[in-house]
Amino acid sequence: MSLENQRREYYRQLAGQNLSPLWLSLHNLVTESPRPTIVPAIWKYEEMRPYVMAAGELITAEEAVRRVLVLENPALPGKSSITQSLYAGIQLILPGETAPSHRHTQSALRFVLEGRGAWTAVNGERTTMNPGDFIITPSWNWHDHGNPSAEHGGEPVVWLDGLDIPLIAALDAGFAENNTVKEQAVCKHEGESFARFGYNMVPVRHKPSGTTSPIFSYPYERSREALDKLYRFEALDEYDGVKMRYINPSNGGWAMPTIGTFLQYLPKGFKGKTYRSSDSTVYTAVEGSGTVYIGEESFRFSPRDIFVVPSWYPVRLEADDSGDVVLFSYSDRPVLEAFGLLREARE
Ligand code: 1HN
Repeated sequence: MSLENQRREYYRQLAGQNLSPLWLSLHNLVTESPRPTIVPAIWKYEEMRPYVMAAGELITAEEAVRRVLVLENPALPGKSSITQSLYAGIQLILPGETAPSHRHTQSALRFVLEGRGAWTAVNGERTTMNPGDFIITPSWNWHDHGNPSAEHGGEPVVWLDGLDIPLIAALDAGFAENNTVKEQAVCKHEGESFARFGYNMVPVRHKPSGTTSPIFSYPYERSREALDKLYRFEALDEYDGVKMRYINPSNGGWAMPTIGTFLQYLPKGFKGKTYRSSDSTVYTAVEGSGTVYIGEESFRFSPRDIFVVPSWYPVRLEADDSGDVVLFSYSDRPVLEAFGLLREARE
């Protein structure tokens, strides 16, 4: 028997023993640089919106539990993943509806895209959702969402959900529980967490605990003001414009343990230089229009569009001449950083 045939027979026998020869897969397991499965993609809000609103006619928030359209990376259909580690979805809550209280080990962020006045409750406190607000649901915290009835000024509210679903699935660390009540008991005043932790002060005997920020709502107005002032006070970064990360004010770390969140400002006409990083990032435009170049592709973006940049793809951002751009983004950067795996290249 030829050596080739002996090997083939040997591999066949190995498979029967749940064994496999590393020498056939080594080059795919350990690569010189990341080879993402996911691909760059954009979801145009004006194209998605009719489907989001149609869901409002077809199913209630209560029946759906969460009325969400999942943004699936075109290279990972059926996997509820926009990147290898992260999930994205568009959630709609109509006036008078409640999305019932539950909790899970997956961490969630909300970034409000459209509409005002819906609320989300976390840990006994409600916060009102307004466009551009960044809101956190920490791991294993009860959370429910609601919207005042139309007579009380309720309007359809749409937000981007970002969760660490694929990461938690990879770790088989998912637990979940439904609450016994539809809406959790509210035991704090609206704005209480922000008053305690949102003003560069913390209560005098506060001891940081847990891994998630004690602020669960970062209002857009405040974050936007910081960007606006920094644009006028400091030199622009040639790659990022003005880019800030949301923090946990009790320790300066990431606001969420598994998801890094950012807000950035590109003045009109900004032409960013090309960079790469080993975190895969989901962006949504808040203000202004521009173009993102990702690898060989480019996408035009406008407010509320969502696009994804895979790990290690060269990327650059441009703002149109017509107006300033603000981008919100989230990535798995805290996980990479925690394990010394984050790499960046600025070309
Ligand atoms: C979830 O709990 C929410 O609470 C949204 O709004 C999206 C996607 C997967 C699993 C849980 C929410 C979710 C989710």
